[in-house]
This record gives sequence, C-alpha cells and structure tokens, in this order.
Amino acid sequence: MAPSSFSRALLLVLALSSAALAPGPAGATGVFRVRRKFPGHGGAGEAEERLAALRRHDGRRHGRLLGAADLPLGGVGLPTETGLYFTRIEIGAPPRGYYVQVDTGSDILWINCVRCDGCPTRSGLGIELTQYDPAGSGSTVGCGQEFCAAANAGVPQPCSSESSPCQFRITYGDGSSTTGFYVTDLLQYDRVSGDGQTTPSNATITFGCGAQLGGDLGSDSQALDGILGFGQSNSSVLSQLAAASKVPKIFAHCLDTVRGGGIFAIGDVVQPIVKTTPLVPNMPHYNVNLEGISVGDAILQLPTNIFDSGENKGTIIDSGTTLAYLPEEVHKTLMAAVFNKYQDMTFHNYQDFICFQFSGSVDDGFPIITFSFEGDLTLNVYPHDYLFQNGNDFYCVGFVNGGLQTKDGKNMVLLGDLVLSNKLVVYNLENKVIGWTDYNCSSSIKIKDDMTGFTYTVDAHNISSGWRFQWHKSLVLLLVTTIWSYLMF
Ligand SMILES: *[C@@H]1O[C@H](CO)[C@@H](O)[C@H](O)[C@H]1NC(C)=O
Ligand SMILES: *[C@@H]1O[C@H](CO)[C@@H](O)[C@H](O)[C@H]1NC(C)=O
Ligand SMILES: *[C@@H]1O[C@H](CO)[C@@H](O)[C@H](O)[C@H]1NC(C)=O
Ligand SMILES: CC(=O)N[C@H]1CO[C@H](CO)[C@@H](O)[C@@H]1O
Repeated sequence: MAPSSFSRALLLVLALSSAALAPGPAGATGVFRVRRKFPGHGGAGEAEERLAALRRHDGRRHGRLLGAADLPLGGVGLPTETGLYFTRIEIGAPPRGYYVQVDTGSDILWINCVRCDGCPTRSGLGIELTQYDPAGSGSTVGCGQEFCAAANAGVPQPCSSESSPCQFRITYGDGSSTTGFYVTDLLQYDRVSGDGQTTPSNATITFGCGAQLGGDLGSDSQALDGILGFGQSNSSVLSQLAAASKVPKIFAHCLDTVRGGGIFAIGDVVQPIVKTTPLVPNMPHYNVNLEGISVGDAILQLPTNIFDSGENKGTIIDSGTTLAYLPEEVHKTLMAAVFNKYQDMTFHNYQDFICFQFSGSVDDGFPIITFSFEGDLTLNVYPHDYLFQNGNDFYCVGFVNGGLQTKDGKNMVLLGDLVLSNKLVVYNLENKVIGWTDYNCSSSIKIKDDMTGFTYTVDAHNISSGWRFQWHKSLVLLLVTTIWSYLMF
C-alpha cells in the first residue's frame, strides 16, 4: 500500500496569528469544538475540463421526472457545542444506518469500514458508531473504471490491473487522514412524498470505504461514521443521484443553532424564495464574489481587490467548517469597527479566540455585520451569531484572524457554520447560483416534486436529542489542511 505519485495538491495554509492579548479568562469553561477540514483539490486545467464535460453530460439528460430528498439533521454548529452538523444515511441491502457529517466543502462520501485501522468505536456526540462491511451487498470499484479516473480529478495514474481497487486518500494538515478504496452499494434515502412525509427510496452510489484513519479524525470527541461531501464534482452523492435522474442538482440547508439540527433537503425549493449570487465558475468549492463588508451602517474601508484572491477567486461557502476565516487586514479592520464603542474593553486570548466580559444583550450592544455579494445579495450576521457565549457574561468572537493562504500567497475568505446558521442556504447547481435568506430553521420549507408536480413541505429535524456536550475532550483543528486523491496499486 505504498503511495505512488500524488496529484497536484493545493496547499492551504491557515495563518493563525492572533494578537497578543491578556491570558486567562475567568469565565471560560472548556475546550471549543471547532472543525476545520476544508480540503483542497488537484490543479485546475485537465481535471476541470473533464468535470465540465461531465456536467454538460448531466445537463443533456432528458426526462426530468426528478424527486426530492429529505436528510434528517443533527448537531449544533457552535464551538461550545458539537461544532458540526450531521445526518443519518442508510447503506446496503439490508440497510444499516451511518452518521455522517454534511460538508459542502468536500466532494465524496466516505464511511469507516470494518477492520478499519484507527477508526473510532465510540463518539462523544452520543451516537452509536457503525462500521460498513463491503462484503455485504457492496462491490469494489476497479481502478480501470471511469469513476476512478473522474474521482482522481483526471490526473493520469498508472493502473496495473483493471480490477485493482480504486484507492482514495484524504489528508488534513494536522496529520489526520482517511485512506481506503471505493465501493458501490445501495443508498437508501427518504424521498419526499407528501407534506412532512417521506417514502423510502434507493439508488446505487459509489463512495469511499475507509480502511485507515489517522490523527484526530479518529479521536472520540467529534467522531462520526464518515463525511458526506456535498461538493459539485461528478463524484459527489448529489451528482450521482442527479446523473441517475433521481433528483435535480439543487439542495438547501438551514442549520439551527437555536434548537439544534435543522433542515437539509435535495430538490427545487419554492418557499422561501431566496435572492442569489453567481457561483465563480470552475472552482472546486462553492466560491462566490464578496464585494464588501459593512458594520452597522458603515462600509468598511478596505483596500480594493482585497477579496480578489488571484487564482482561487472568491469567498468559500463551507458547511463543514465551524467558524469564519478572514485575511488579517480584513479581520483587523472589522474588529476595530465592531468594538469601536468599547475603547476600554479588556480582551482575553483564549485558545486563539478574542474573548471579553459583557453583561446585557449582545444584540443590543453590538452591530450587525453585513457581507455584500455580487448581484446585490447580502448576508447579515447578527451579534448572537458571531459572538458565542462561553460561560456567564463571557463571550468570544467567532471570526478567526487568518484567511486561507493559497499557493500564490493570497488570502481567501472562508465562511462556515458561524455565518451560515439560522439561514436557508440554497445551492442551485442547475442555474450555477447560490443564495440565502434569514430563516427560522426549526420551521419548514416547501419543495416542488417534479415527479408529481406537487409542492410539499419539508420539516426541520433534530437527531441530536440525548446528546450532551462533554467539555473534557479536546479537538481543535486549526491547522494546515491539504487533500489529495491518488491511486495505489
Ligand atoms: C429499491 O427500490 C426499488 C424501487 O423503488 C424497490 O423495488 C426495491 O425493493 C428497493 N430495494 C431495496 C433493497 O430496498
Ligand atoms: C420557529 O418555528 C418553530 C416551529 O414552527 C416555532 O415553534 C418557533 O416559535 C419559531 N421561532 C421563532 C423565533 O419564530
Ligand atoms: C434538539 O436536541 C437538543 C440536544 O439534545 C435538545 O436540547 C433540543 O431540545 C432538541 N430540540 C428539539 C426541537 O427537539
Ligand atoms: C460517479 C459518477 O456518476 N460518475 C459519472 C461521471 O460522469 C461520467 C460521464 O458522464 C459518467 O460516466 C460517470 O458514471
């Protein structure tokens, strides 16, 4: 199992430079749960051309009798709680259930497999972990199969025998990783079939079977059975369901920090209607063009082109990341504006977060931050969202100083759950736009079912009940992150 050659990896360096602040907050109560996986991808060029061809193929398919799917959500995306959102999927015949993180920042679905080396057996999230057995109804994908080439982003890899397993490897910068091979099996999902109702439905999908887990991914505190990538590549579950004419390439999430869980649905959302902004084309992630930031009524004075990060254009929208990451200059200017009224405030540096004592309502004491995007779309971030409470009258700022440094040394903005929560976010890959609106994530949305022409409500779920946060476990993944896939044989 020696690695052969790696595909060109986009190395993303998180510069974690926090101001020198007074240490030792009195009110702090524990270790924050922050997940920051953000994987990069192979180079553009060839890989993108291949993916573009696959997308054109998807666009040509006819007979649009597409249904909708409902994915029950659990978790709370706050650093003081689970720090992530997950869903439960069923795989195999007969089906077994697996808990997987929902992540719009990566592409493939992978789950831990039986006899997996280093995989967790218990989870601090209070869920029961299950390891997948490919010897059941699954079949191994050979490295000669088209899926393997597409999943490896078109980087030519030697393949000694057509039937040698198609390998995958995802590595995170803190040394955590998952390695394994692709298998094909039956996915059971809930097709939306009435108001608040679903019917079991199935589709054959290809996903990663994790054979070896290294580093913090295997630690108990935030352990899940795997990760369900909702990226736009041809290898994502969404693309596979769309290619099988099961669903349109449209999905939406509403991540609830008030009650936990929320809404995650695949299908054509008709209520609420959201304003949208175009996706930056040919990007491996969901990138949009950020044009400016306002604090209260004042527009932040920032250097022109600060949000134009060269080769990797735009701002990344990523549900698999807990916080929001800003380039140093943006962070500095933003913090100065937010705390403008409080010149005498004493700050504490707690696990690289800026924290402070405050009594009263933060919504009354602090301004709303508004991000403005191409096409007149705005994103309001309220004080109760960007200032998270960590003990009595003690708050920390969820904006992290240090963007994602790309190969060409430019910093990118990454917006995670901190700013995406309590909003309905719609990813319409058919129209290549993304949009959102403030929303009550404990309520419901309406989705049009092309199969019947009817419009159905999809309700919020919360599969985290019974779960209680355990403070003693530590997992802070605020490090260099990189990913690559390659063939091993
Ligand atoms: C998959 O779905 C088909 C048709 O919807 C159904 O006939 C079949 O029994 C399902 N298979 C399993 C294993 O659930
Ligand atoms: C959100 O929706 C839920 C369910 O409909 C309702 O109980 C709750 O009061 C709503 N919250 C707000 C703030 O309107
Ligand atoms: C969701 O789960 C959390 C954690 O178990 C629980 O506190 C909350 O009451 C649940 N919310 C609903 C609406 O069931
Ligand atoms: C996983 C998957 O659906 N792969 C598909 C990507 O697109 C090509 C070409 O259209 C299909 O042949 C693959 O099956």
